[in-house]
Amino acid sequence: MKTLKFIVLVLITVSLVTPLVGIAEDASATNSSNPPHYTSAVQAKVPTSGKTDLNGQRAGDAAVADSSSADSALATQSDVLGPDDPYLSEQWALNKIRALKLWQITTGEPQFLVAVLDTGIDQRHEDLNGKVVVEVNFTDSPTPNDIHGHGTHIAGIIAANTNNGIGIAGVAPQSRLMNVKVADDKGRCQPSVVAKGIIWAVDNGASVINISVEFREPSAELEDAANYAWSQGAVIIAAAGNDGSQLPVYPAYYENCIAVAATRQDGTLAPLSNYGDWVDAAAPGFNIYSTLPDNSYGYKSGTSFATAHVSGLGALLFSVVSDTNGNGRLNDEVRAAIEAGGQEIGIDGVGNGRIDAASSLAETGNTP
Ligand SMILES: [Ca+2]
Ligand SMILES: [Ca+2]
Ligand SMILES: [Ca+2]
Repeated sequence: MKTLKFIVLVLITVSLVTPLVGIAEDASATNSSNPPHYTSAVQAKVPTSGKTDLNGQRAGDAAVADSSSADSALATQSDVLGPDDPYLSEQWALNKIRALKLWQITTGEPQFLVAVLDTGIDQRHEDLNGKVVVEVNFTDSPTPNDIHGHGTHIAGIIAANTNNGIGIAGVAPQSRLMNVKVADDKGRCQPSVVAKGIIWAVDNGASVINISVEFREPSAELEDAANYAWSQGAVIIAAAGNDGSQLPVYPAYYENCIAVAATRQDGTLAPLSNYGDWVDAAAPGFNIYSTLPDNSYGYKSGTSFATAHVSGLGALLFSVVSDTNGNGRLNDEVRAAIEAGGQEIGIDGVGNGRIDAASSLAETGNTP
């Protein structure tokens, strides 16, 4: 008898929804002028230390406290000034990966589409307005919209409307999104559906494909789709999984997917994050604040959200790399810049380490 493989799933270990009262009524937020780059002329909103009051708001999270050492050199960004999004101070990850350094050169370009293969995206969210340029539903859910919440959180991390006086900032402020719903409203999906989603995204112009889904069994169909994406110039960023082990998960394990582990604010590996010699990078993935359906916001943790930070970086890098090896594609240069820019943070099994936008930028030959 054939077993139905509703293999797991979307990756969530913590989901703490925090509705923020009154923000939707901020009428001052109608300013839609998004400057292409953020410079020191913009009013400072970013804390001068990576240590915000976030810790105090999180129960049971004492270990996130100020134990960073080698980490602090990267965390302190007092020279970086940022946009006016009111919850920027919650977004410790943006400082940690030095996103604002890269924003001095580029905040992304709309033509480099980021496909989010997930539970859908609430494109009516106040801070995602206009972000989703195309959507498709490969599930039996009646809607491509996000009922579950996971996909909307991913979308906000990557490309929330930025410097709009509302909500949060995205890693890639000017990027546009493709909503490719491959997981149903309970977060379930199958490898064959993800494979179809990859191919659809590639054929519809995706440059970056975010897959915050893990399967514990390999799938030839999934691997073929990943190889196809790579051959067509897209880069796939995939979650390394939340099993707390070194066992491979798919598609992250495949050669043509960047496997991403999750770190905490203090630079340690996030609880339950996978790691191992097959993991390619690490990124912030613990107590990550982002958009949730129905104009709400909240924290989530897991390699899903680490993956989204790398996707945002990838989208930015497409704007600054050139086809130095002359093969007609940019995804190889983007991947190389992501991985070569990684910062050693004293954790084994996370590739070159935690992503760092400024270092990746330097790898491309540009300087802020
Ligand atoms: Ca915003
Ligand atoms: Ca891989
Ligand atoms: Ca190339």
